[in-house]
This record gives sequence, structure tokens and C-alpha cells, in this order.
Amino acid sequence: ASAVLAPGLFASGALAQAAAPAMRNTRYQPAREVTPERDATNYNNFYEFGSSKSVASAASKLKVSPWSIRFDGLVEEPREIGLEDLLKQVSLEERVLRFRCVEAWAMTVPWTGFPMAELVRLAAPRPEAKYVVFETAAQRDTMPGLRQSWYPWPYSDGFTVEEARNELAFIATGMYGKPLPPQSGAPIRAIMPWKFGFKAPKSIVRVTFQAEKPVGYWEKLQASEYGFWGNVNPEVAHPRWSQASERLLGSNERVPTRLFNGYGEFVASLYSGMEGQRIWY
Ligand code: MTE
Ligand code: W
Repeated sequence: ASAVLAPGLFASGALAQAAAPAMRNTRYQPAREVTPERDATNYNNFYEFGSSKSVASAASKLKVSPWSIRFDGLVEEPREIGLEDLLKQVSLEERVLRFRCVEAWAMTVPWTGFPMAELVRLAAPRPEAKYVVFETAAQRDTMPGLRQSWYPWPYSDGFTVEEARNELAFIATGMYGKPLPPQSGAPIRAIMPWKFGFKAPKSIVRVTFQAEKPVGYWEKLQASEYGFWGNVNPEVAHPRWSQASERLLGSNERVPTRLFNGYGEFVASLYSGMEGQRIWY
């Protein structure tokens, strides 16, 4: 048994071991090559650490331990749960998923994590809860971006509870068989493969259930360009650029964008009858 894990492979302790790796779930075929790890983890959006894509070094200051998440709003009983405790109550799997930023770059990443539906189950929302909001860390001492007070900190974004329970909605705690690095949203983030990346909040500290549709960070900043739904559609341009194609991190190849990022078979039914509405950005 001692030969299973190379010593030093994990950052530290039980939490790091619990976050990754896990058995691959092959239900979601990426039909693309996995992005080289160094490309996926060195080209980021994490505005808490600045608006450049090179935030890995700044983000190394993020304090990830101890970490806990608060469940509140329309839940049976508001509570705070430690990350290690939470990870004991879910089963981890690996999924290789396409990821598409609204800026028209894309990557394909093996994430370790668990279905968002499991998080919803643990939070135990009340029947009146229609939406779920993920609020992310605001560490004044480690995040220089927070000094830029015109940004609507803390970063948050949300979904309908129905979307959050969809089988594709995922909570990641690792990538490439290792715990998430800070710049990628350590220690826990959302991954919504059919939506633009801004709907993938990183470093989650709070999960709130509510009856009203939430307004996320980017919608607060620029509602004419970023809306609640943010579903990927090649035919609906961003107000300032086309979404018809995307650049793959690593190879820099340009490939056509796919409706719902190619995941329509799993999620299109969530939006039946809404196609003509503003559900695309
Ligand atoms: N989460 C937080 N807390 N802060 C951010 O700035 N940026 C979002 C999303 N989650 C962001 C965030 C955007 S726009 C994208 S594209 C993805 O994170 C980028 O994830 P990555 O850096 O792992 O590629
Ligand atoms: W983005």
C-alpha cells in the first residue's frame, strides 16, 4: 500500500489527500486533448489577485487552511461546515471537461470533485429556494485586487437550484490528480461546463439559497455584457466580440464554439421554451 502515492506528491496533510486524485468518470467524453497542465494553471482569471492572466505567484499567498463553507438563506438549518468534514460526506470522481471563458479561450481539464447536487443535498435547501449563490473568499491581507474598490467584492455568482442539481454541475477540489492550485480556485470551486467561465466561482466560502434571482459579480459590473444565465452559444456574440470560435490554451488552435459548449444532451432541457430569451450571456 505504501507504493500507491509518491511521497511529496501532495501539498500537505489529510485535506490534500482528500481533495484528489479519484477514479475517472468516463460518462463525459471531452473529444478534445487534455490541455497541458502548465497552460491550464498559468493562464487564469482571478481578479482578487489582479486582472492579469499571470496570477499564479500572487495567488500563492491565498490562505486555504483552515477552510469552511457557510450554508445559509432558505435552508433547513444554517450552518458552517469544515472542508475536511464536507469531503468525508461526498465521493470524489475525476471528470475531463471542456471549459470555455467568455473571452473566447478554452481548455480541457481533468477535474477532481463531486456533483454540485451533493453539495445542495448537504446544504438542505427549503422548497421555496429557487436560486443558489456561491460567494467566494475575500481575504484583505492576501488579495491585492480587493483594494480596487470599484469592483463588487466579494466575487459571487449563482444558478437556479435546478441547474445546480443537474448531473453536469460540478464542484472541483482538484485538477490533474492534485489538489487545486491557489490560482485555479483552491480549495474548492464550481465548474459549470455548459456555461461561460465567469459562472465558475473559485475559492467558495458561502452557499446561500434564495427565492430571488441573484446578480453575480460580472452582471453587477456590466449588466449589458454579462447576465445571469451565461450559457455558451456560438451564434450569440458578446456585445464586443464574436463567440463563433475559441482558442485552445496550449495549442492555440482555433476551433468552432459549440452550443452549450457541446453539453446540450445533458442540459438543453433546462431551458426548453426559453431559447429566444437572454440566456446566452
Ligand atoms: N472566481 C473568483 N473568485 N474570481 C474571479 O475573478 N473569474 C472567473 C471564474 N471564477 C473568477 C472566478 C472567470 S471569468 C473564469 S474564465 C474562470 O474563473 C477562470 O478559471 P481558471 O483561472 O481556473 O481558468
Ligand atoms: W472568463
